[in-house]
Formats: sequence, C-alpha cells, structure tokens
Amino acid sequence: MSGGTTIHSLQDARERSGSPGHGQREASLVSYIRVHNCVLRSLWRKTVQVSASVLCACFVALANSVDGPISPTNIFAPDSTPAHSIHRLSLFVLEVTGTIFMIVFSLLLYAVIKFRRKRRDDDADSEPPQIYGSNQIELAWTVVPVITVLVLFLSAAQVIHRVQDAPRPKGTIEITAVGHQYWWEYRYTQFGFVTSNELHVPVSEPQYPTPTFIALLSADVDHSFWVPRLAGKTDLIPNHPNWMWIDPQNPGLYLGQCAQFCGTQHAKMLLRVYVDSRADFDRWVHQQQQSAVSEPSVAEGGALFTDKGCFACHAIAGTGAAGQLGPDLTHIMSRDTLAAGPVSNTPENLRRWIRDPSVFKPGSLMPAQDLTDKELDQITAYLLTLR
Ligand code: HEC
Ligand SMILES: [Cu+2]
Repeated sequence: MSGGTTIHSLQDARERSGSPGHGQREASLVSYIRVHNCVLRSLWRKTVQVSASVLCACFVALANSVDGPISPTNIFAPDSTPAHSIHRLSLFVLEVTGTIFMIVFSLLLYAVIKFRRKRRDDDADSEPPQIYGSNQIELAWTVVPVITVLVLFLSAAQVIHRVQDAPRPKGTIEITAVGHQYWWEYRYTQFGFVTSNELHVPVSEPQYPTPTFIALLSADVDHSFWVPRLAGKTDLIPNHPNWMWIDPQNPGLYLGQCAQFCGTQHAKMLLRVYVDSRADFDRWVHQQQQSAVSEPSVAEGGALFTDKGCFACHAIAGTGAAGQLGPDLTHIMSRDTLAAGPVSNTPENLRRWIRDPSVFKPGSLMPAQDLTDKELDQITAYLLTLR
C-alpha cells in the first residue's frame, strides 16, 4: 500500500486499450491510494482503541464476578502461589490473543464490507490495483508475530520454571497421593499414617511458609489432580511419579475433580482439600495417627468385617485388616463424605453404601456383599465407632 507498491497490470491494460486521458487517471489513482492509506491508519487506531476498551470491560466484569460468593472451583479466584502464577499468565495470554483477535477480525470485517463485489464491477473491464509485494508490510507481519510468540513463550517458560523449581522451605509437608479407580489414597509418611479421599493441609502463612508437596502416583490408570483454586492440573500416571505443590493462604474447603477420564465413575472421583489452621491441622494429624479403638459393644460388627471379607480390601490400623484395594477406614467417621465426595457421610448412607455401593456409584470397584439386615446393622455400628 506504500513504498514499493506497483500497479503494472492496470497501467498495462490502460496502455493496451490506448484510452485517452491516461496521465489524469494515474493521478487520481495515486490520490485514491493516499486517501486509502489514511483511512487504514485511522481504522487501525480505532481498532486498537476499541479492542482495548472491550478487553477492559471484560476484565471489569470478570473481576466483579469474583466479588460475589466464590465457587469452590472458580479458576478466577486463585488462593495458592502456583494457581496465582497460572491465573496471571492466562490473563496476560488472553489479553494478547484477545487484542490480536479484535484487530484481525476488525480488518477482516472492514475488508469484507468495503471491498465486497459491487454491481458496477460486473461490466467494468478493469482489474483492481495489483500489488506485487511490499517489504515494509512483509517485514511487519513477520517480525510482529515472531515477537508476540516469543513473548508468550518466555512468559510461559518463566511461570513453569517458577512453579517447578520452587524451593522446599523448612516447614514443608510432604505427602503422597495415589489415584485409584475411583478414589484417592493419601499417605502422610512423614507422620506415619494413611487416609483417603479428604486431604488436610495446613494454611501457609507468608512469614512462615508451610507448603505441601504432593507426590502423585497411580495404582491403575491415568488420573489427574486438579483443584483449580490451588494449582494447575497434574496427572497421576502409573509407573511415572509426578509431583506438585500448593501453599494455600486461607483456611477453608477447596474442591476439585479427577480431571482425566479414568473409567465409569470418573465423574464421582472428587477432590476435597481441607486447609486447616496450624492448630487444627496438628490436632487432625494427632487424631489420624491413633489406631482404631475396639469397643466391646460393636464386637460382632468387627468380627463380621473379617468374616465377610471386608478386610481383604480395607485397612483399619490396630486390627488385622490391611487390605489395599479400597480406602483406609481407620478414621472413616472423621470424613464428611463417602466414596470420594459424592455421598455425605451419614449413618444411613454408610449402611446403604455397604449394602450396595452401586446405588451411589454404579461401576464402583467395591462389590455388594451378601449381608442380612442384622449383619448390615452390626457392620455399620462398628464402622460408626471408627472416628
Ligand atoms: C473387593 C474389594 C472390596 C471389598 C471386599 C470391600 N470393599 Fe469397601 N470399598 C472398596 C473400594 C474400591 C472402595 C472405593 C469405592 C469408590 O469410591 O469408588 C470402597 C469403599 C468403601 C467405603 C467408603 C470409604 C470412604 O473412604 O469413603 C466403605 C465405608 C466401605 N468400602 C466399607 C466396606 C465394608 C463394610 C466391606 C465389607 C462388607 C467392604 N467395604 C468390602 C473395595 C472393597
Ligand atoms: Cu480418576
């Protein structure tokens, strides 16, 4: 449009047809191109202005939506350093790509409307101006995208580096999460106990950071640990240990979901992370470290737990039960939910679960046991003492 623009073929055509007043026409063509450039330039400025204000409006709307009650899985309400870094990066990428989208789309719209085929084009024997390259424009559309991609690449690399190479300060809690079809096993090796489905971590204060580093393993298929307010997704891959970390800055319950399809009950493989104050966390750890107390009043239930084969899949610390195929039940009553989140842990639900797990989770890997009502009551009564 500027610089080395040539218009050979139009001139050629004119020369060939020998049309009169050819110098005059060339002059009007040049002024047409000049006007055109001017229009383009002001259009460009407008586009940038409009895209900037639309983007601002989007962000204000976004920020406002965060002001209301926060959804426990809101990706726009990070509350832990890795989630903060990812959130900032994604907003930056959205800004850049959003601006590019607005510019390209506006130019496209302009071209479609302005240069659409007009009635009088049909009978004109002239061609539109033919443009054979412009160094300036070609340079611009090579250099600008290269710089854009480079900036995006470097900002992503920086965030990856910051998250993956984070130091482990002194107060770091180290645990291991094992994904099972369709539940979570949490090993607190440091504290000497194992629990399931509900993860407890201490709040991490900036002046006394106690981040939690989580090693991620799988007992069967690919799973993915994703609590959006705390960190990005990390997969639990069989035979390929991964790890991630979180340092939640506020106490509360953070929810997530297995984020990798792992079988029929994948959708009911929920994540619950309880962020406790330091005192609450220490109390919880102390309680989890205790073995199960056997109450004589529920001895029949305890015996049935063995007789009916429950012990083959479930462990209860302090008893002979050491099964590994199902969740550790030593402190089952300290959990708010059953079966990785979808069922609230009430005595009725516990009984219904033991009678037939498929009522809640069809396809769960716990088989229904053949139990009489009395046996059900006894086993349930026994489990109710495991707090
Ligand atoms: C073949 C192995 C197996 C046997 C036998 C078995 N379970 Fe399970 N159990 C599981 C699995 C696997 C789960 C996790 C299911 C899920 O969440 O998808 C489970 C879950 C549970 C839960 C919920 C645990 C939690 O953390 O929410 C309870 C309670 C339970 N079983 C009790 C029993 C009792 C009582 C028996 C004996 C009558 C029994 N189980 C027999 C495999 C078994
Ligand atoms: Cu899963």
